[in-house]
Order: sequence, then structure tokens, then C-alpha cells
Amino acid sequence: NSNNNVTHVVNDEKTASSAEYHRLWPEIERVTKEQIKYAQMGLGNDAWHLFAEEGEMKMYRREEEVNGLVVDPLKACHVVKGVTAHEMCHYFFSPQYRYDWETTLEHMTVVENISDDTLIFLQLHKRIWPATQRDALFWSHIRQVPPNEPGVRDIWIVVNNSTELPKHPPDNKKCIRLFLTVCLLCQTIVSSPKEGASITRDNLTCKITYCSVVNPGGWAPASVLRAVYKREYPKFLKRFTAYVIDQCKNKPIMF
Ligand code: 16C
Repeated sequence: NSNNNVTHVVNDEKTASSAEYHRLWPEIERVTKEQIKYAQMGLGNDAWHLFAEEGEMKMYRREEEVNGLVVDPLKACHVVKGVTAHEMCHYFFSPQYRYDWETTLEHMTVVENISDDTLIFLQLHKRIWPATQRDALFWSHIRQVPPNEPGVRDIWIVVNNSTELPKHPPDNKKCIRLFLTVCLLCQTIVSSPKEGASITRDNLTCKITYCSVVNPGGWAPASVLRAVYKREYPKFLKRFTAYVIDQCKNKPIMF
């Protein structure tokens, strides 16, 4: 793709993202807006059930099945100190850190670089016994979102959504393609430093909302699947947030 990493200039103004010239752009725009709304409505009026809690971290799920396959939606909230929304989203989005925190991975490649803020990933995940191994092909998009409440300095989101590419069709024999829609939405809250002092990491709080729907794409035993995600989602959010805090601690703040 000759448009890779090109900053387009239209009417003498830099456009927000060069991804907007890509065939996937209408879908990326639509799904990202939907995910922002979905994450920001909190638990809404739906019947969410708390299944894991540790400190500030709370994880909720709804039991749902589609054609006999478990597709339980998950919503999680967390609050961490000392990092910004942009930092959280940067480490979640960028491929170079993925193996550091993602423990379900066997292999990951970026198969298309749409723009600085939009990539297509192909991931081979670890096998869950006794099910067939899974892979996932998805676009991933990072963006800043205008803050919508007082006290919130800024908001960033990463959205991951399954897609198709003729170059990378599902194998569906040794490996089944799963389908996912995931978002990580983060808000930065900055407390005022003492008079005359400048902002340090002690002034930062990051509020996190993580939403996920994974369709296993083919048969997998419901009880095994529910047992696996009950263990894996809390493990992921604890490990990932601890990783970002550790990566950022001696670096300048990235707003
Ligand atoms: O959002 C997360 N990670 C992102 C970057 O990798 C991205 C990927 C999401 C993939 C989610 C599905 C992965 C499940 C594959 C199998 C799990 C292997 C477990 C290994 C145990 C030895 O958005 C963080 C994702 C955190 C994943 C939690 C696990 C969720 C399991 C859901 C059930 C999957 C059905 C698999 C059918 C066999």
C-alpha cells in the first residue's frame, strides 16, 4: 500500500488520520463511535454480574450464547495511579510491547500498516484443551476522544475488531478463527500540584474501561470457556496495568 504512513494534506489542513482513505475506514469510524458510547454508558440498565473484584478492579459479564456458542460480553473497570490515558492506550495498541503483557499469544504479526493509528494484526493464540486452537485477524485503531465531563483532562481509546483479508483466510481445520470486538477506553484525571509545583506522576489517575465480546467461531465446551475467561481476564488487566505503570515510572509523562 503506497499510502502507508503518509500524512495527507487536504485543503492545506492535516487530516486526523490517513486511515480515512482506506476501504475499512467507514467501518472503523462506525465501530469506534459505537464502542466509545458503549464504554461511556458504564453498566447502563443491562443486567451485568460481577464475577471478579480485586482492589479497584471490577469485572462484569452477561451470559450469552449464539448458536450454542458462549459469547458472554465482558465489561471491566479499573483505576490506576501514576499513568495517563494516552500511555495506557499506547502500550495496548503498539505491537512492540504485545508479547510483554499478552499471555494468551503464541504468535503475532502486523499484516497491514494502514496508518500510524491503525494496524491489522494476525494473532495465533494458545490452545485451550480440549478445543481446537484459535487465531484472530483484526484491525486495531487508537484515537483521542474529546472529554465529556468536568475533571477529566483527556480520553483515549483503542478498538480491536475482527476483519477479513483475502491474503489471510481462516484455516478452520488445525485452527479456528475467532471473532472479537474489544475496546480499552481510558480517562486521565489530574489533581492540582501544591502551589508553584509542577505536575508529577503523583498527580495522575487513570480510569479504565475494558469491554470485550469474543465469539469462539466454532465449537468449544461452554464450561471450559467460562472457566478460562474467568481466570484470564483478571490476569490480563492486572498484568497489563502493572506493566504500563512499570514502563512509565522513570519516563517523562506522555499526555
Ligand atoms: O484484549 C486483549 N488483547 C488484545 C491483544 O492481544 C486483543 C486480543 C484479544 C483476544 C481475545 C481472545 C483470546 C483467547 C484465545 C485463547 C485463550 C488462551 C488462554 C491461554 C490459557 C493457557 O484484543 C486482552 C485479552 C485477554 C484475553 C482473555 C481470555 C479470553 C478468553 C475468551 C474465550 C476465547 C474463546 C476461545 C475458544 C477456545
